[in-house]
Amino acid sequence: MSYFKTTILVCITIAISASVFAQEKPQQFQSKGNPIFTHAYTADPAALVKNDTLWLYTGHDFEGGQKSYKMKDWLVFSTSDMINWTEHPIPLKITDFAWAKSGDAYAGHVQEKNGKYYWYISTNWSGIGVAVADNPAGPFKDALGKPLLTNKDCFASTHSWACIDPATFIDDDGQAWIFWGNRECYYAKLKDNMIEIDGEIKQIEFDGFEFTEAPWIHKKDGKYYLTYATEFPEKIAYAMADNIEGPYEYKGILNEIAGNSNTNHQAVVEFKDQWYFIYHNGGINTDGGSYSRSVCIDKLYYNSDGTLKRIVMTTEGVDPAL
Ligand code: FUB
Repeated sequence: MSYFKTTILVCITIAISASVFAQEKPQQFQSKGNPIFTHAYTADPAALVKNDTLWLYTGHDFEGGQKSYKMKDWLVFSTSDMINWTEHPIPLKITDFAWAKSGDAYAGHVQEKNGKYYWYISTNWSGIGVAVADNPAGPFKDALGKPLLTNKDCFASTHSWACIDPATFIDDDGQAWIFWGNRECYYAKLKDNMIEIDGEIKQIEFDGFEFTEAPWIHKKDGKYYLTYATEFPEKIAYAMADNIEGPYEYKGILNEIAGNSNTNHQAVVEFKDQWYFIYHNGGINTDGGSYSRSVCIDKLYYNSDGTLKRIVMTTEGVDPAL
């Protein structure tokens, strides 16, 4: 082999090793306000708190300046103080779901149950799947080899992207629930194994419910809060109930249109005695936009009657959580 060929071969080997190493090694960095991640385009946040760590699972817009969704994998980050973050190796890709012919890695939600982590993901028109891992950082594997839910389960819908945006919630009695949908909002119980629907699929309906997508359930002081995207471009609205199945009462707008993005997709989570509202905007200069989005975090506050104060979206982001 000539000197030239040997040199090229050595260079290629070094480059491949460096990229494999880069993918496998968690990356540490500090956020400097909103958007919290500026080295990648992130969307559709879902948060999970485990002990004193907040795990943040996001969708991944392919690059800046996009004119349509191009999402092929999901990302996972963790923090113990909301400022110092670790980015873990890519934990899940749309190609991990062989049945997901749509090829779109849309919004998801991770839930812990019985020491395992279940990642419910949406795929645009191929259905909602579930992957499982022993560790919050993964690696995650398709748990079923087929979708958990498909458009056929969305009995009141006729459009192809009806079966998206899963959000799960485990109630104080241990019962796990899954909510999802676009235009129509559905919910069902999950079996204890977390990978089968238990019983009937039902639809959420109440006066004033103009649902676009992105349902999220949280509970505080015995009240259930359903936050969701409304209208388009999206705002986030919310409703409250005394039971998870409702009846829900519409309470108003929680978050206004998020800058430079027609979607807003929120997560609500309590971490170290502070409530947070996590969402995305199109705020990265100069290539951010509706299809090149960025996750942001601001604080969520309650009124004394349990209703929610309007979110104040900030550039500065949140203080360290100690
Ligand atoms: O990211 C793709 C889709 O956009 C999500 O599934 C929706 O919630 C919206 O954010």
